[in-house]
Amino acid sequence: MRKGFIFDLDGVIVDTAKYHFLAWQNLATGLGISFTEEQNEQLKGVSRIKSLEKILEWGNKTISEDQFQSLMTEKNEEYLSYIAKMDQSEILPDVPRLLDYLIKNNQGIALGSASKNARVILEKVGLKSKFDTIVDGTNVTKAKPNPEVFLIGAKQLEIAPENCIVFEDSVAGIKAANNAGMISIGIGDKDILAEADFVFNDFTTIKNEFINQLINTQKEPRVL
Ligand code: B16
Ligand code: MG
Repeated sequence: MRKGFIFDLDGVIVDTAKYHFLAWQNLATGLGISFTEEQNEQLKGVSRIKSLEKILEWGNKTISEDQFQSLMTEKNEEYLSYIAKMDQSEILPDVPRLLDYLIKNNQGIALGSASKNARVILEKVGLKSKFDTIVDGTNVTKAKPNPEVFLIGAKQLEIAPENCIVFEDSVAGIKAANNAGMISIGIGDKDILAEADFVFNDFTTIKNEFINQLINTQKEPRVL
């Protein structure tokens, strides 16, 4: 059976959270706001606009709309300067193995990311050609946990949502996959990603037999 496998980007395919952190931290410092790695965790899967809103809220700061826009641009320029140095060594372990296994088995492969920089990142690490379709922050109007990003991915793959499987590292992303009626697979901590159907530390612990099961088993409809 042809299933749709939809991958989040940051935290699933590559670890760009560290670059978001550096850029947000610089911005926060410039505003006199302290910004910790724990707070950065809370920005995973969150859009750029929402991230800046949260940082300002944490620092109890109000700024003009013009300043808001220019800070977003500054942050993204710094982030892009880190991205520019990325190469395939930054792909998270066993991601290429899984993608190649899915391609060999004629499965649908999509990207479902909140990032507006997703295409350039996939190009930098040399994985863009492995994806049948890419849905990113430039294609959606509603942020995760809204299921829009994954539903568009399923539509573009021409595979029904109940036949799609999502890999995600953020709580909002797992909720989005569940809201889409898809199988959700958390990559990370099982206590944090408790709402996922399955959780793995990383892809090295996902065996081909498990993927075969996903390909061959029909999902029980989820009560939404
Ligand atoms: P950008 P994902 C998300 O990507 C990141 O996890 C999140 O930290 C970031 O703010 C968001 O993309 C927007 O990224 O500024 O590049 O548009 O995890 O959904 O792949
Ligand atoms: Mg992510």
